[in-house]
Amino acid sequence: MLEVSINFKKEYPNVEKYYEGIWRYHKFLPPVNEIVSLGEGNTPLIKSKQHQNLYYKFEGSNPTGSFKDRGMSFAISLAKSNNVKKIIVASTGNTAASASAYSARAGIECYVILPKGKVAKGKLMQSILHGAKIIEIEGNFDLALKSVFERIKENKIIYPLNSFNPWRLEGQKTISLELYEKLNFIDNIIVPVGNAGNISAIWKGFKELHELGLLEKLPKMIGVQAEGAAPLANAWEKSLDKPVFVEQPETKATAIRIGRPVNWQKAMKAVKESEGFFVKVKDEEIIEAQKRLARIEGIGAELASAASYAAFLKIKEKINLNIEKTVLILTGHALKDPESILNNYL
Ligand code: AN7
Repeated sequence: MLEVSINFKKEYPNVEKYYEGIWRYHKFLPPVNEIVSLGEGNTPLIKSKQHQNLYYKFEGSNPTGSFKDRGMSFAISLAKSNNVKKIIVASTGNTAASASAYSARAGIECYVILPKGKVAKGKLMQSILHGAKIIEIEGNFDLALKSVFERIKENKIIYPLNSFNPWRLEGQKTISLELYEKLNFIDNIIVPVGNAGNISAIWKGFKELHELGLLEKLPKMIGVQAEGAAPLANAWEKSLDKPVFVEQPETKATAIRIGRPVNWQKAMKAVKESEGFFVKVKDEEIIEAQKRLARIEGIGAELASAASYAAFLKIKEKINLNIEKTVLILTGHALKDPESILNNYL
């Protein structure tokens, strides 16, 4: 059990002095002996200029430019506390970038398995920059993840840090704690879904606040997938209890080019329990949403992140914009993927 009964402002008036970002919520996290932090979390919550009651949680402002830093800071702290020497991740890019930076900070050896030719250059650059051992495979993310499972079976001393590792989700649930502090209750949260870890983590955060009696009303979790990589949204449309796995996922939003989401059970539970839904959006809609965010709101989000705005535009008739508070999770920074902007816009 987490040792908590927190009224943030009343009971911990000084916590901010000692801990920053996600570590302000250390009472919500399992204990660690050592903190490996680069200042993750405490990301901006930006009010929309165009829509009433709409907020953007801009995770692109994390140290390596995506929400992955929250989970990585916590999971690498725990790994370091337990004397782990080598970690491994499969990645569409952001997990690798984050793992590479936090491993460097911790002095841990980092292996990243990437789908060759399908990782945005900014992300690949980060893994190279931080000195990770890069293994590129022919095939998509799902195959890369399979390769992680095989390698950890063969080599027991290498520790896997993909989001099936629950410690990653512990760190990522701090998104919900920050939102709660700023907005109190929220009606709808729209999250881009790839491996389905983040939507599960965010739901966990809200559930914990609810169980502690701090938050009365839970938000609806709305998961977004790209049309060509929509195992969960397709299942939702057909009212199926299991995802329709996609063997050859395809989307320009390479971060969420995933056909077999490893956290599908948790994500389906989150969406069902919260009375939310899954929705899919076309690549053209994602590009248009990215443009609108950039040119009207001034926010540079990578394509996968703009998927949540594309979904909002698609479903906004279903939301009562006059009264329902809605938050879009903008998961990563536009700088991650300069090539897609040059190719799609010029
Ligand atoms: C910008 O980096 O899976 O549903 O290997 O980079 O928790 O997987 C990235 C995922 C959304 C989806 N937005 O989150 C990886 C990887 C961005 C992302 C997602 C990712 P999950």
